[in-house]
Amino acid sequence: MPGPVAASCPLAGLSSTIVAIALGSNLGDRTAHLAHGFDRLASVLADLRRSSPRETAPQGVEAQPPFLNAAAVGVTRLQPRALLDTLLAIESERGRTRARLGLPRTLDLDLILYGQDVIDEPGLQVPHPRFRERLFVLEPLAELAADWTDPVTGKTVQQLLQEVRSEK
Ligand code: PH2
Ligand code: MG
Ligand code: MG
Repeated sequence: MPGPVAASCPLAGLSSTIVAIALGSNLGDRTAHLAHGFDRLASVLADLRRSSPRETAPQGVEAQPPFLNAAAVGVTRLQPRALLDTLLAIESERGRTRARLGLPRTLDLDLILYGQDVIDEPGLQVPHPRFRERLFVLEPLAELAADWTDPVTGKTVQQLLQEVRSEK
């Protein structure tokens, strides 16, 4: 039986979860923004793995500068909402502003997958609702976790990537 000490410990019962995060930048020093993102992710996630960065054309937004995109995979004890807040705080460190949706950004850190969890709350949808159609997410993620199964469709990252590629 857990005693009063265990019951009051904020980490009691929290297990580790593997998470996937997409990084993007298309404003200012893109390489420096991504490097900062990776370094800060390494400080908040265990066993961080980093994809190679790649330049991508903007997808699904009005004409704007090309992006530098990458993906990261690591392990966390944070709950999804706390992890999301951490990602937003790291974005702010690079001067990220949100005047309106879809504008060029210094650093975007999107929570793509949180283990096998499916979450649909205001401001927090996991898996990311658009990651299955995004080459700029699936390509770097497949470098790190091609066999990860999307809990919604049951398809692996590799299968999703092949589907998007075959639609092109
Ligand atoms: N992010 C978007 C919308 N479109 N296109 C590319 N190539 N890379 C992105 O990171 C990206 C995008 C919304 O966050
Ligand atoms: Mg995004
Ligand atoms: Mg975002």
